[in-house]
Amino acid sequence: MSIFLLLFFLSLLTITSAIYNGGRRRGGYRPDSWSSSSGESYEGHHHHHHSHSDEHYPPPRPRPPPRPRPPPRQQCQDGWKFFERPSGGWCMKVFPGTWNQATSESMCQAQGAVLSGMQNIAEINYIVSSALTVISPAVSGGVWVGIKRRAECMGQVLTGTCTKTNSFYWTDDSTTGIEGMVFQLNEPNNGNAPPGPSRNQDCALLTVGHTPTINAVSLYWSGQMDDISCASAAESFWPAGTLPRANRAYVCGKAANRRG
Ligand SMILES: [Ca+2]
Repeated sequence: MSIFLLLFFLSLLTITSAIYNGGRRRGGYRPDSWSSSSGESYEGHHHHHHSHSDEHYPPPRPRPPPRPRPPPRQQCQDGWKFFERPSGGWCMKVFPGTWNQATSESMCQAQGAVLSGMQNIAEINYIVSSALTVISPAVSGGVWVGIKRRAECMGQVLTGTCTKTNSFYWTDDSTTGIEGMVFQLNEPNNGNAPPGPSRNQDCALLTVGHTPTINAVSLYWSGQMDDISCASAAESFWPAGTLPRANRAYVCGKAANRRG
């Protein structure tokens, strides 16, 4: 009994593969790596059972013109981490450094990159992990990322029009959406001055720590941002209690190379 069931499913599998392969040959699928590799393995399988298949299926159609080669793999230089983004391939690397935001941006540009935004949680996790490595032996700190306060929200606190996810925008010309725009609770608050133009938390630091939260006067979550002035901790006075989240690194990003 079970051997017949097995044969039944095997034949179903063969028919399904044949239908799939027929559809693929009519051009219903984009040429990419998985379809070409599964196609090749099927061809081998098909060849192996050549006499069996030919008794049950129409002869193969005339061979179509060669399909275009799969798109070349996107690559990053050694030490840069590749991420696939909706806007395309992106390479990221975290560097240690205690400069202010503008100088950190310049340091990235010297390498043909910019301060990187954060597309999603996977990128955030990578930055946290990599930053903790490069700032060692420090066990926590802040990382400059490619994000700036929108002009319309300068001097503003959180309001109906300047919200948690639209007060800032990504500056790297690559990051899209707000999945990676994760601010600490009640941030971005532009909270460094009384109401008015002296509120200038126009940049943001990503907090990183070996523990889920770090205590820097109050609790800050690792992997979340806080808006802050674009000055470095050294340029502007940071009380000792706040230093566990002082800027100690920055993350650069650039478009991935395409090479075939
Ligand atoms: Ca803030």
